[in-house]
Amino acid sequence: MSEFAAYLEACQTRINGFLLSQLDTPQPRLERLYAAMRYSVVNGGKRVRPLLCYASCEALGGDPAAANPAAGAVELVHAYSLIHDDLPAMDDDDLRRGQPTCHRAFDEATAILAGDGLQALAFDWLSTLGDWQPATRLQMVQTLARAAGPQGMVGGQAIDLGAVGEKIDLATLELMHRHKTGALISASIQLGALASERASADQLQTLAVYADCIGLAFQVQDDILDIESETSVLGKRQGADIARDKPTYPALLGLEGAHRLADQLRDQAVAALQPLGAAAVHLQQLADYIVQRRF
Ligand code: GRG
Repeated sequence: MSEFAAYLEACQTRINGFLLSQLDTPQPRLERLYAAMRYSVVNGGKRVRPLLCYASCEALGGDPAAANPAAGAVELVHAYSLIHDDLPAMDDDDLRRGQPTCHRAFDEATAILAGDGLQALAFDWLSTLGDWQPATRLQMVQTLARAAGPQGMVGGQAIDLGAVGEKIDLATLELMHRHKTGALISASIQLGALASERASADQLQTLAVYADCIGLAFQVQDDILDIESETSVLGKRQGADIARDKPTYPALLGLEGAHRLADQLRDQAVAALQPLGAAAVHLQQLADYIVQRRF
């Protein structure tokens, strides 16, 4: 196993252990709600956001294990967004990570509550767990709230819903993704830096440039993987037809163009890390992982 594969596994084990340790049912009448919350959090996600949070904390010389509540909080917000995105009123999906979606495994009302509960719990963790100064906590809460809210992820989802049936251009696609997925990815990196309690304004700015590029690269790669999986299931022609009809990077730039953009964004992200030196090695490797991942 490569050093990086071992690093990914160790971080995934750390975050999975932390999440499970915090999601016990506190009293019998809440069993179904907590079961739905655990079902959606502990079901095999890649944990990209916690990984970025840990690596960012490390890049500033912090102890990544001390960032657990921050890494956990972003994963809770991510899990909530997936539960709500899968609901009948949104994407109406039956499967997530190869398993029935939360509203299919439980019921719609429980899924709505599980998502709401996870979102609130994220802010509870930031404000009570961990060992940070009050000013650091406040900045963390604000960072996550802005990334998750109407000027971040929820706003991105609204832009997406508002554009259904429209042919959107590259600038609108980018605006949507910077909000919908980029904002939470950026917050993961900012929270990791804040968790170290050593971040200077310059370092936060350096990490913000990295985060901006990597957030968009993540989405470009996600679009590429979507098209490639449709093409492999439906065949080249049908896959290409679907690709043209959906607002995605491959639809607007072609598959080659989308790959080139993902690589460019990865290179810009890695270049931005230069002032952080060798301590940022895992952030560099995560940038590669994000554009090379196959799922
Ligand atoms: C419903 C409030 C609300 C927001 C939904 C993020 C989002 C907004 C919807 C998710 C829809 C989606 C599939 C977006 C594409 C990018 C993305 C977030 C993919 C899933 O993230 P991964 O690949 O998932 O990190 P895992 O399963 O590994 O955790």
